[in-house]
Amino acid sequence: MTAPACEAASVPATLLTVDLPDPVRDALGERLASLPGPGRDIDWLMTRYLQVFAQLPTPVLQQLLDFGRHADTPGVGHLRNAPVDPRLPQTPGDGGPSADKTTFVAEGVLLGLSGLLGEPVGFTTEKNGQLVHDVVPVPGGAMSQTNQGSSVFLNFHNDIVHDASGRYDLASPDFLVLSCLRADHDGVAGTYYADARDICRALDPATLEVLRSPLFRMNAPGSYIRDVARGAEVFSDPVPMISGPESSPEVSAAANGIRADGARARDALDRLQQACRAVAHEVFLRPGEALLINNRKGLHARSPFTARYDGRDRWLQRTYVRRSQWPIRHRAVPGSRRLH
Ligand SMILES: O=C(O)CCC(=O)C(=O)O
Ligand SMILES: [Fe+2]
Repeated sequence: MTAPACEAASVPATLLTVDLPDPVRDALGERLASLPGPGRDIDWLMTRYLQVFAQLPTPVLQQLLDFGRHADTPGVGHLRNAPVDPRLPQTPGDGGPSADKTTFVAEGVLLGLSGLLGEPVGFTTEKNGQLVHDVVPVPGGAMSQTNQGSSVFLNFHNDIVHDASGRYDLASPDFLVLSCLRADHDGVAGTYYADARDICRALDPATLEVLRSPLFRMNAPGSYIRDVARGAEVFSDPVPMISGPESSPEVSAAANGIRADGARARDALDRLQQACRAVAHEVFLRPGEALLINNRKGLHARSPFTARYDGRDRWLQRTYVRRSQWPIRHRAVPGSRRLH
């Protein structure tokens, strides 16, 4: 029996581009500058961000809300001309956070956008459970398939979370927001997004059938392996790489290694990475730009770049966003509303 191929949509899934007009950028920047940094009362702060972002022009606001709430909207959005902090301290060299950051416009842009998509959440095994992650090159991780890497291509993946259930897609964020504070020295670090609808269209039916079969075990994220499992690989239950309806497929791929069951599955995995490269959108993030990434509709990747570890390296801030925390309440850290 042949598994259903993903339906060939007539046009490739698009990248949503949102350019804030200068007066909108300036008003947003002024309002965010008057708010404190993400401290203890995050629910109050998220409420204030919502009030600020609700003042965006209605078409812009609706595009961002539609991006978060509908199955048929793009999987990746590029917001440009967002406000930035008046002064930026050195890029943290150790994976962050920066002790020298005294203004919080960037955090406001990141968390405000996140609040339009869902709720920012933290995971104890990722960046110490912080809500705002610093994505910066770290010397020891330069070659790694993690956000600390720089000198290797970070393969197409989605951000998954180890879960005792054996399913690493269960607790994973629905969205990532990546906001650029500083580009890499040479301006060559590209972020890529391959939409599952386009991936399916690029693949032959036999390969898709294999990818839709539970023949793949995902290795847990590098941070989990490093910090919790003392370097040992921890594989998920066997899962398919692609699932769901033909018109709105979900795709999942661990960055940190996938064990494929048999030669056909291994071959399908290679073809999946090739298809991603062929269909991906490419974005070179610059300060004042953010990338909204649907972590279920597609896979993302990053090109190599040269890190100098001189305080001026590439610096992104990132959130993990869930539309609902209800399905992951079993793993909530007692006493915390957003930490899992
Ligand atoms: O550095 C990038 O552009 C993307 C890194 C990444 O995959 C992530 O932060 O999840
Ligand atoms: Fe990632």
